[in-house]
Amino acid sequence: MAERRFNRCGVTALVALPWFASIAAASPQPSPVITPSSIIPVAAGDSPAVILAKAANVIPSAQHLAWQRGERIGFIHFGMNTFTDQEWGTGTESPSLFNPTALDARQWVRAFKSAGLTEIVLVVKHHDGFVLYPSRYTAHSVKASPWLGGRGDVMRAVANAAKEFGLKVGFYLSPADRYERQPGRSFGNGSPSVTTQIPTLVSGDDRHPTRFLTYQLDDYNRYFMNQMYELLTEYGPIDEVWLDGAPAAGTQQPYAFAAWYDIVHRLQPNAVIFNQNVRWPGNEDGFARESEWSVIPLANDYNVQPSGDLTNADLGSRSRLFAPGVNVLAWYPAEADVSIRPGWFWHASQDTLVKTVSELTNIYYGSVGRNAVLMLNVPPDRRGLFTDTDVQRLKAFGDHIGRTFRTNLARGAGATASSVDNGGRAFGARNAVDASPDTYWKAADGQTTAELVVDLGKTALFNRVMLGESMAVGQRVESFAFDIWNGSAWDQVATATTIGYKRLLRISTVRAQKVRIRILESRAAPSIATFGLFLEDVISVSR
Ligand code: FUL
Repeated sequence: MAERRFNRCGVTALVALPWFASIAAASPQPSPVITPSSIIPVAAGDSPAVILAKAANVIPSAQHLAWQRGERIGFIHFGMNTFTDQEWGTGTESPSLFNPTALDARQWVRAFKSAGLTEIVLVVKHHDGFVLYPSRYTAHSVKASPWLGGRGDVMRAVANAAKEFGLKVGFYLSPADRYERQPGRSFGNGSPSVTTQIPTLVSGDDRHPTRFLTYQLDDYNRYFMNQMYELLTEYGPIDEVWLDGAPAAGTQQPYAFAAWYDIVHRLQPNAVIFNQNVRWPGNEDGFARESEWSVIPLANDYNVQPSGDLTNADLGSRSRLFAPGVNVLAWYPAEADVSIRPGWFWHASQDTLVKTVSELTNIYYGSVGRNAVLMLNVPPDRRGLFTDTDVQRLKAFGDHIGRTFRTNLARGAGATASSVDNGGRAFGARNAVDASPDTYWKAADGQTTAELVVDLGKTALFNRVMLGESMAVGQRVESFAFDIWNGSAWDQVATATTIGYKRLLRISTVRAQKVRIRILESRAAPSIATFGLFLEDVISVSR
């Protein structure tokens, strides 16, 4: 991305560095130079005003932005647990149990596509340790199963299908590993960390790597990183790596987070990492917070280890920014994971408990509509297929969201603002209602309240409002109100707190020609890149 200079609040800013670019240097107060970046350090003695100005300049990396714009991601939990009716296996299961009769990853991807999902993340190894691709480093994999005579590879099937249908690909490789935890294996065996080359070639290795990476690793981390290397180099582009936080009770196995992150960034620089630079929202129900910040104060640079307690009701308000112990402000957005069924894995007993379109739609508003990415899990059954109910639900959900947001009644409308950056055209109000998420209205520097009025030219019926801040500017809005013109005065119909990448408001159906957004509190001059009005057919979805 190109570098660009502009001024705000007497602060000179340079735009658009990738997240792994050098961290912005702290500068003497009171006129610090703040380089927008996805990580900005907080210096000892920074005043609240400086911390706030820094928070207002934390922006997503190119990787974050591509991931966020994907909006809806699909998740696949399939493996030994599918065949044993468990959620967490023990690691003692026999590979002979894994034998899907009709596995078809194209069916999964097609169904995901019908739901508007843009990426597929496969759990290639859950906590029981059984591996769904033929890894060179374990006997406990599909190679030892009867499926396709031991020649199957679920990761390959997923990568191929995703490529065919234009979805991005990710994998979940569980750090906790109950197979490796057994006596005589690597997990928690107390082995020393030694200088290790990744990949560690095996006898008769069929690869001829030109690139080796060196880390200090114990036995389990060597095992884990050799599998990462296989997954990161043999399946084409990888856009997300999911490092689950579940512990493996009863053992002390250190995780080499810095090395894990490093190998992903070196081998698949476009990938985001769940737990490093995208985060858990704090629940597994698919809901983000009412106030969901992507700018999060952290005690450590997120290259080191996953950060802090992510279940707190408040992760990013001013009181969190100004709290003691904050060392960096990071773009650390929420990915809201949830399963379409009660369990992550398929269980016959849950075939009647597939979430309804109305439940999925609620989740959509609670995740994508609250500045998060939705990650929806659908578990294949023992055939290796989604059941008909899951397939139908996915399509009905995708159709419903597609219908609702097909026609933006505000697109191309007239728009005016109480304040415009530099008074120039570049940041004018109409940028909020054009088709591009890259152009935006921005209030003048120094303004932390502002109004945007949108005139549709004629009255229209709507019940959904969409707002999005410019991701080139960052997440700044702390509260806002939405009003409609009733012919003689403004009626306030909704208020909310954060906006971020996307905020969806569900209001009662109203008819109006003119609407107004009042930004009531912002960390610095606010921006709006996306504004929309829509009419959702609420009767058909509740059926
Ligand atoms: C959790 C795991 O323990 C669950 O089994 C599931 O994989 C979920 C997505 O993450 O931490």
